[in-house]
Amino acid sequence: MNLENVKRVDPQIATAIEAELDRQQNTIELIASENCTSLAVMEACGSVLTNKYAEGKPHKRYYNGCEHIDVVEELAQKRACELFHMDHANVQPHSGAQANMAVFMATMKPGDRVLSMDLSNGGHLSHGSPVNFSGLYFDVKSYGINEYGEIDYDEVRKMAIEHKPKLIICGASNYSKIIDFKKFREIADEVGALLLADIAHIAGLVAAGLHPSPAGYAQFVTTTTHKSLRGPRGGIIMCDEQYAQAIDKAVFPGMQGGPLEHIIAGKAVALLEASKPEFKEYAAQIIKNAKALAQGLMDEGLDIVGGMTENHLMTLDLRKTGKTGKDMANVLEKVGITANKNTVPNDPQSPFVTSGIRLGTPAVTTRGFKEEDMTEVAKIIASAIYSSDNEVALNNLRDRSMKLCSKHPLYKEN
Ligand code: DSN
Repeated sequence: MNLENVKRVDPQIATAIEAELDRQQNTIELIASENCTSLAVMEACGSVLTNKYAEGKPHKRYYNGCEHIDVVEELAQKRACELFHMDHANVQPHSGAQANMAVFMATMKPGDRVLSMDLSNGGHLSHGSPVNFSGLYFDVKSYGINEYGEIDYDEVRKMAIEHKPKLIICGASNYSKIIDFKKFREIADEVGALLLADIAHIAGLVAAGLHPSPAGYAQFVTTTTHKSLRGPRGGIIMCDEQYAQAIDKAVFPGMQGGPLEHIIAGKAVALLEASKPEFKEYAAQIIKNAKALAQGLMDEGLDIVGGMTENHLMTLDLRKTGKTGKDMANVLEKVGITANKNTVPNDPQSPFVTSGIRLGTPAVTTRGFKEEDMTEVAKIIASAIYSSDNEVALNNLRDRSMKLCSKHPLYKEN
């Protein structure tokens, strides 16, 4: 990675960036929402486009000199619409949370009612958590998952009929099953609600045609671009044509000022990459790897919420081991595996401690891990949990993780 100028101007920042590169190269990244972009995406994000103000939309800007920015943003919009089969795309949201916020703003007034998945059951902060704008300014009713780790669609329907929400949100940050968008739309139609599908986690799988698409069912689709889609950190909103103007107005001037056109260029590059046959292979491998990891963990006697995963992630349920998510995420870090603690359904522990660990495969798949590597990762995880107090055992496990990292180097051309 070329940091020549940063090194000269700001050696402290250069050192931190190099240390982070080293950390990424020498740990097994299992945080389900993270990934490693291509160098092409990074170059676009590090380009001169960061210098330009471009409030407004392509060809309708508040500043002059946007002719090249317009090319970039239009390409990003076109590629998003083509990839996800939606009418309209706004590629300016700085994040997934802001994409969701714009949909709230475009469809509701403060105090209006939303039906969404509960955060501790796998939903997202911006879907109605009481500490987030969505829960502070809107009336939120939440559905959860059942004992099989699945959404109970009859329960969602019952709640929708009872509460008559204006907006129903489907999509999650920790759900390992296929989401039935058609069923959600039927429920929304029955109660006169609009449907938002937040596909942030599964966007890469949807783009590859390996998870059903919400297109044709959800009037609004939001996503981040940096998870399974493997782009830069950011958000996108897609919608039916009739809502295009309301969404664009909600993003700007509703919520944001100048768009980050350098990041939009990175999004465009990532969307192009995601349209290629190689990306389909990549996305298929993400799922194969997740299944191999889940099977390996279950073979080692560990529980997974809902059993076998159907996508890129799973939650390890630690309750029967007597260990907590917080402690075990720290133990995994010691053996070179990065993951995050996560609540399990009906978790007896607080969200700061938890009884679960969420694991996902997009990042390791990017660096070339295959099923046999995931089986080894499962063995390392299980051994680390079972021998969490044995420093010698943990050191040996760290060596095994390092072997996998060396077998699949990250950004090897640098
Ligand atoms: N923080 C993301 C995740 O980890 O799933 C969601 O925004």
